[in-house]
This record gives sequence, C-alpha cells and structure tokens, in this order.
Amino acid sequence: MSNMKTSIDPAVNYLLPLAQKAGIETAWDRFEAMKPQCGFGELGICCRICWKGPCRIDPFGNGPQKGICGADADTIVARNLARMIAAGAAAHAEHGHHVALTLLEIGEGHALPYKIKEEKKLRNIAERLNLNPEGKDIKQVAKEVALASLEDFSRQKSSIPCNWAKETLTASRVEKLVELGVMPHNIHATIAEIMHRTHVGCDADAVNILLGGLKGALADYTGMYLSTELSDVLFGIPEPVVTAANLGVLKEDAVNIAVHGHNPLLSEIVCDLAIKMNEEAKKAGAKEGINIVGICCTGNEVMMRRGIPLATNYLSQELALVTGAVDAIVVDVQCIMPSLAALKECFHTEVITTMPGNKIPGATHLEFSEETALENAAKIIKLAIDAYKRRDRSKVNIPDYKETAIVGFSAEAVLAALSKVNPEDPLKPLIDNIVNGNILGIALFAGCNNLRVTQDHNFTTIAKELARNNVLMLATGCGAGAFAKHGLMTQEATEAYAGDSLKEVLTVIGEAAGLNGPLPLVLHMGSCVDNTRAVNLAVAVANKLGVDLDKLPVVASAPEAMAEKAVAIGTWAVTLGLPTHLGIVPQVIGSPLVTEVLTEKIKDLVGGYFMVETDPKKAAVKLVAAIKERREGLGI
Ligand code: MSK
Repeated sequence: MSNMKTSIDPAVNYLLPLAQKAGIETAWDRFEAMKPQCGFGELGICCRICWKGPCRIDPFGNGPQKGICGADADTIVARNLARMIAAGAAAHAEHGHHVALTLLEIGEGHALPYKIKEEKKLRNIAERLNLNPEGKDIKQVAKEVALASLEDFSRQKSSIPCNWAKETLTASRVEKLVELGVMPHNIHATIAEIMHRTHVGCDADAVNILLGGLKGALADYTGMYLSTELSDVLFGIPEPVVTAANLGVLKEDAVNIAVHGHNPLLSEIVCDLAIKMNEEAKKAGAKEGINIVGICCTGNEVMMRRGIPLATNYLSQELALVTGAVDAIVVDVQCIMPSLAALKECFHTEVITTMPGNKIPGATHLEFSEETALENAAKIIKLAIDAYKRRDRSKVNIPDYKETAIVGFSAEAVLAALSKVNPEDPLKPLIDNIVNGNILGIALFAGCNNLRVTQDHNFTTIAKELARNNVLMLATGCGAGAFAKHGLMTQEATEAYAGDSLKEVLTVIGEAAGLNGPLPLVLHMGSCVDNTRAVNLAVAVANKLGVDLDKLPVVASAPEAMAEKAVAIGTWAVTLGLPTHLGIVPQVIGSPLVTEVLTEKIKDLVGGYFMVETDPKKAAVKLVAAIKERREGLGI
C-alpha cells in the first residue's frame, strides 16, 4: 500500500491488518491495484457515449483535441458532469418516488404495515403545498400530499415548477431559477432531458449543458426534499438521542444485524420486528438477543429516529464483516459494495439484498415489497439467527472502539431547542448570535468517504478548525458518520474544540433544551438524502432576514465526495447560492472553461460557487474567508 494513511479510524486500523493477514481483499487493496488511475478519466476528457469511441482528448495539446464526432474537451467534460448529476438525481428520485407511492397507498387505505406517525407534520406539509388540509381526514391528506408529490414526477407543463422546489425555497431564489430556465417542472423528465441532450450529436455547448446540469441538480434537490419530509411523516421526526458509533457497537453475545443502504422502508420494519423476535435469538444462544446496527445512510436513518448505533460509514463497510461478528447484513439501495458478497465466503454472514433493481451475485435475494414487509423482515431475522448459530467464534474480532454520539437534529429539533431559549421567536437566538458574531457562520458537511484521501481525516480536520473559528456545524451522510465515529457529536467535543463564543451559544441552547450541557460540536442532520433539512433551516433564516440564500454566511463542504449523488448535491448547493468546498479534485479539470464556470463565473449567475482544496487546513481557511465575505456583504 502507498504511504498515505488509509484511515484515522482506529477500528479500521485494527481490522485492516487482520484482513490483509487473512488474505481478505478490501477497497483499499483494490484502490492500490487500480493505480495508476486513468488520467483521461480523472480530467473528465474521456468520452464513451457512442461506439465510435471511446475518444479522449490529449491534455498536453499534442494529440487529438476533438473526439471523432468533433466534440471538444469542454463538451465532453460538461456532458460527463451532467450525466453524473442525472444519475445522482435518479438515485434520489427513485428513493423519493418509492416513499411517495407508499404514502399514497396508505392514503388510499391499502393494508400496509406502515402508519402515519406525524399527523401534524403531514398537515403542515399539505398547507405548504397549498392543499388546504383543514377539516380533512388524515388519510385524505396523505393521499393529496402523495399525489402532489407524485405530480413532481409527472407534470407535463414545463412552465410550472415542481411543487417541492417552489414551496421550499425563498421567493427570490425561485424567481432567479425560473429566470435562468433551470427550475425543474418534473424530476423524471429533467433526468431524461439530460440524458437526451448529452446523447451523441445533441447539445455541444458546454455552458448550455452545464445549465441543464443545474436543472438536474435541482431535480435532485426536489426528490431529496420530498423523500426526507415524507419519511418523517411515516417514521417520525428525528429528535436528539444519545447513541454510539463505530464497530465496537457490535456485540459478541448478540445476533448482530447490520442494515445498510438508504431507504428506511425495510429497515424500519426490521427494527420493529427485532424487538418482537428478541426471544428467538436468545433461545438460539445469543444472551443479548438481537443487536441492530447501521451502516452508511440506512444507518443514519435508524440512528436518527431510533438511536440504533452506527457501525461504520461507507469506506469501511467491508470491515464490518471482517469482525466475524455480523450475522446478517441487509442492504437496500445505493453505496453498497458488491464485494460484500465475496466476503460471505470467508465468514458466516448472510448478505441479503432486498430491492428488485439492486441485486449482488452471491448474495441471498429476498425481495421486499411494502405489502410483504413484515414477512420479509421476519425471514431476514430468521436467516440472521440461523447464521448466528453457524458463527465461528475463533474468527470474531470486534474492535474495542466506539464513541458516544448525540444525533437527531432535524430542522424541527433544532427549532425546538431554540424555542426553549425564545418560545415566541425561536429563530431569534440563532440570528442574534450570527449577527453579533458569536456564531461566525454555518457550515454543512455532506458527502461520502473517498479512498483518494485518508478516511475521515478531512472531515475532522476541517471541523476542528471551523469550530475554533466559531462556525456552527451541521452534518449528514457518511460525513456525519465520520464525526460520530470520532467523538465530535458530543458535548465533550464542544468543550474541547469550540471557540469561546460558539461554546457559549451551544451551552445556552443545550442547557435550555435540557441536555445538561452544550449542544454537540457537530449537529447530526441525517442521511445524505437529508441535506435538505439544512436548507429548511437556512431558508427560514433567510426569510426572517428578508434576504436570499446567497447572502447568508452559510457554506457547504464535501471533503471526501465520491458518489454521483454527491455531485448532484454539491451542484444544487451551489445553485442555491452556497460557496461549496470539494476536498477531492472533481473530474472536470480537463476543460478550463468548465472549471472556470464552476469555480468563478457561476457566482454571477446564482451566488454560489465551487472551491476545490485538497488540504483540509487550507480548506478551513477558505471556508472561513467565504463566510466572512458573506458577513461583510450583510454589513455584520
Ligand atoms: S451513503 S452517497 S457514501 S454519503 Fe449516503 Fe455515504 Fe455518500 Fe453513499
């Protein structure tokens, strides 16, 4: 392996040598074997969209400067980027579509093992979507909200923006996006539009393609927003809960079931049923019964809503199995390494895929449907209990590492905590402290792990620097997982790393909210689909101040971005007006034009822009500078 440290996670550093000794291959080995990675791909100048190719542009100017069809580097880079955004948007769209369809079925009275947990939130959503819920039966409201959400996948009139985009942004942002022609009217149509315009022989104007990409990113935002809000309706609004993170949450004397992926529709039922089937596990010899743990964003979902501990984040998912203590890993969609099934050969673990469009050769496929969710979950738990009986105790190596994490800071939970300080005007304490400088600004950490950097290192380094500078921090996805694993979602972290004024504010709010101490240093806002929770809060602040989002001292950072979804999220963050940091060099720099548009010119259009900085300390300096520039703009 190279000299770059693989991870700062002690559990990873404990297990990786064991894996290597046992000849078990992990992502880190495959990353090494892949080197040197394709330079054309890294620069984004490889085109594979037709069978005349593949074509690639010579970045040094000596070889071909155009593909066989005549597309130049700008066109190729812009097309590749737009297609990544479309793929990210498709992932979130499918997630949101699935949840909305489930809500519709509930509204129509179908017998499903789900119920509406948050009636008040559902009615609030209905009001927000102008559906006038007053006096209506809750099932009727569910049906109308589901149909209004599904309309965002089916509307044919391109002049009418998606409901969830129009009703969740500031009026001035909506106006700007409509004016730019990047407001989506239909999520699926917008994805299809990108796939069409980037087809061979279509849009060759890089800037025009990028505008299509912004529209795709806003389609992604729309799908994400409705996913999160409707999931809250069905499964509950997250509230602060104390739990734990890292592989030490696995238990030697329990049937350990890891839930992994993104969609809570199955994992919620597995969690419910695990309580009921606990005795069965005990009868099988597991003294501590069933222990559900989470990985990646299904992990974040159940951690936020139920306090289920998080085993690990994206990059170390294979190592969960290397502990030899996971009896079943149940996966749904997205960010699941196909290599998990191969690990099944070395351990007793049942690797169970559940979604029709997400199968892995070698895994056990147990198809999930909403109608049969209870039976599916029961079968999964039975498979896990059987596997537990086969567990080879000599192969069990649970690293003794776990950290406390206080998680569950939905927008509602943050407002509830603030309302303890000022019941009449909950946002006032937050805004006052931003205005007086006690809080310099707000940073949203999002995104994945990426092997190109030391796992979790960028997240923790930037966060400690921002904390020192009194920046309030929110996190989602595998970034949130990183902070949870490294103890930065604790009150102790606030004491240790927050600047004096930030510490004071977090203490006042935390004490008022009954936490007997400060709020944690980084607030866990959920899975990667939940980034819209941060927008919810930012829009409330912007509306209260009477400014648009691009005026707020709010920044975003994806220090280890990896997935197409992260590309889509980063792009909508920029489109909504946020300076957005990437800690990984994006695959666009083969086009100076595209690079310039994304990092500079776009600022004139939407206010936001990308900043690329791979050094986490320098990234923190740049993020603080961006916040200060916004503060100056506001005259504070
Ligand atoms: S799981 S998209 S690695 S955050 Fe949401 Fe993590 Fe990124 Fe997947």
